[in-house]
Amino acid sequence: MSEYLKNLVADVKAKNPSEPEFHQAVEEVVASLEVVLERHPEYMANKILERLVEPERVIMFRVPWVNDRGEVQINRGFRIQMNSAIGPYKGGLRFHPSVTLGILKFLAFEQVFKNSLTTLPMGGGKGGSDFDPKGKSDSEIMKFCQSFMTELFRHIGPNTDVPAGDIGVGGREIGYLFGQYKKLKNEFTGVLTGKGQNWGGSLIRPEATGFGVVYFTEEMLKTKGSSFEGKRVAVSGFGNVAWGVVQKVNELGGKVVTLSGPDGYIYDPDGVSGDKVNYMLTLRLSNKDAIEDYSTKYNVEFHAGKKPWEVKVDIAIPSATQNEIYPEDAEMLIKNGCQCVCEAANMPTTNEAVEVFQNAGILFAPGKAANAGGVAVSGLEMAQNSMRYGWTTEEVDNRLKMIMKDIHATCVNTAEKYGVPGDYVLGANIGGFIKVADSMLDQGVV
Ligand code: 2IT
Repeated sequence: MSEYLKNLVADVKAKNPSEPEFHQAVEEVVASLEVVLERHPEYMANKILERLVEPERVIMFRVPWVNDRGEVQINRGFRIQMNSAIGPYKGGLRFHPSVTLGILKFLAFEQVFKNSLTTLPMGGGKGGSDFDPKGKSDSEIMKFCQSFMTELFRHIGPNTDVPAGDIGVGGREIGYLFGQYKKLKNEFTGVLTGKGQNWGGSLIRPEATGFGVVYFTEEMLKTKGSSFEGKRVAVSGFGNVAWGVVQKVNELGGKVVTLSGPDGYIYDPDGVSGDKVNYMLTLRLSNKDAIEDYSTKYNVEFHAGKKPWEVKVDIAIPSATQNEIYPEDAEMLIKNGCQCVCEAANMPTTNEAVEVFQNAGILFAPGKAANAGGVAVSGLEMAQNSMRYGWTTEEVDNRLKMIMKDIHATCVNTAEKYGVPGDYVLGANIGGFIKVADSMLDQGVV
């Protein structure tokens, strides 16, 4: 890394202490940009990177609510409005006890480049709360969502900032959040995406992240003359993203043999298919945040406290959360013959583990490219809302497929142009960066 970039990273660390995930995300992106800065001195002269690592606005607020026992509860709410150079802030809300300012800043930073890659006009943002949905009743979840939106509503809008779901926020939560927004503003607008079918939601949005990841992986496999047909796939997580991945892998002739939760992983040699796919939804709605029940219901192995990366597979699709593949996991996957790792979650692989995959010469794609199908269909939901019209399943799915092919081509072509063919990390980082950086130059020092 150049002196300039090293200093930039050191400054980010000094200015943002106790935010290791944000440091990690910044370090990964800027490490790819050295070649770009050499060819484009105007980015340095105009302090584009210094601006990109500083959120345009951070909103942090108290979320008070009353639980079923009548006790007052206080959570912390956030919205990071990271960058609006190419469109309104756009990105999900995460409700999970691990949520901190640093986690959301890493996610918002990633979102800027991801949204740029989708080809749609969306800036980057992220938000959420340290609220833990685990063990909460439906009415507690509703009360929490209403209180969260009672503050958030004044900071968002269909042309300002359009949140969606992420971990802990699905169709149910988006419904409660939308209801409260509409009540407070007296306006029916497309202020959130991931809405229900009957009230402005897009077809395919629930499946989009997972479907998009599999379309992207299929493109990667094609570059090696391979496909999903007959492949064994390790998936982590069991939420919305994993659910979409499983369906599409099955459709393309592959077999998903693992799922995981915070409690461990299940190994299902027959594959997660048929009824078992719907059971994943039941598990999520149970608010238990555990996978073990799958093993009792379907009589398969459960490995408590372990990660699925020790199973022999051809393809790995991490679909749970950040930092779940460390170098030792990466080495285990390679040793067992894994040929392709595609990130469905945001930053599930540590920077050191990415290096292990790249040094081994196997296919590896970062989440900001591979999982962009979710936010891409959110962008299509915004387009449909603006037209006050809805496309068919086939129309949305075809657009999603086209977008994922486009992102794949951007990664491949950019990597080649900058002299590192096959490096999807560099391709995605540079591909996402240039459009945002040029738009910032066009718009002056703001
Ligand atoms: O990480 C992500 O891209 C999301 N959680 C989806 C964001 C969105 O606005 O649909």
